[in-house]
Amino acid sequence: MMKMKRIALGALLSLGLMACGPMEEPTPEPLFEEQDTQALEASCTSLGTGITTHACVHSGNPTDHLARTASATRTTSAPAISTKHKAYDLALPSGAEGSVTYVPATTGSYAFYRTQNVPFTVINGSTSATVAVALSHTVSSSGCSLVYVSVHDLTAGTTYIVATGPASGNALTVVPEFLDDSRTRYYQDADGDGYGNSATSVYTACTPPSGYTTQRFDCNDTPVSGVGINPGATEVCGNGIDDNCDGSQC
Ligand SMILES: [Ca+2]
Ligand SMILES: [Ca+2]
Ligand SMILES: [Ca+2]
Repeated sequence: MMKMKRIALGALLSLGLMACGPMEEPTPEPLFEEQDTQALEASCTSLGTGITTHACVHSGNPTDHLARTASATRTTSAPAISTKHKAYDLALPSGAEGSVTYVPATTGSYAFYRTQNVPFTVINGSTSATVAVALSHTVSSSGCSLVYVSVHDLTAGTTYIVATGPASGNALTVVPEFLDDSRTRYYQDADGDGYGNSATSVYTACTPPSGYTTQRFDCNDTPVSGVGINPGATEVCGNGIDDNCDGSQC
C-alpha cells in the first residue's frame, strides 16, 4: 500500500515537472510597464532577442523601407530618419561618409541596427559633440540582414547628425529602435523551475541576467526544495504543500 502510494506520488510529481515545461510564455502580463523612461543599464552587455527580432521584422518588410540620400557633409539639414518602425535605406556618397539626421521624440536610449559594421558616429547638432556609444555589438539573427547595432542616449527634440560610411555598395540600411518600446520584465528563477519570483525582477531591453525568466508567480523559489512547486505543478493532496501556488491545498 505504502509502495503504491509512493509510486503514485512519484508519477504525480513527474507530471507536475512535465507541466512546467520550457519557459515559452511570450508575453508576460503587464505589471510595471507604465514607468518612466529608463536609460540603458550599466550592466547591459547585449540587447535582447526581443528588440533585435523587432528590428529584423522591419528590415525584412519591404513596406517598412524608406530611401534616403545621405548628405555629403555633416549638417543638421541632412535628410531625417526619425520615423519609428522604419528601415532606412541610405544612399551614401561614393566611397565616402554620408550624413542623415535623427530627432528623437522622447529622451532615452536608442538602438541603431544596420546592415554593415561601418563607421557610425552620432553627433549632437547643437553642440557638435559626439554622443558616446553606450553599447555596441554584432548581431546574429537567422534570416535577418542586420549585422551590427549601437546604442546611444539621446535627448528629445535635439537634432542629431548620424555620419556613417563609407560602406560597401555605397548603401547602408539603418533601423532605429527606442529601447523603451521593447523592454521585457524578467523574474528571478532561483530554483530553475521556469517560474520566477514575482518580487524580484528586471525590466530591460537587454539580454536578461542568467537565471531569469518571463514567467512569474513561483510561490517557492528556494533552490532545490522549491523546484517542484510552481503554478505549473500538479497539486498533491495531503503533503502539506501548496504545490501549484494557487494559495490552497487539497
Ligand atoms: Ca522558480
Ligand atoms: Ca519553485
Ligand atoms: Ca494549491
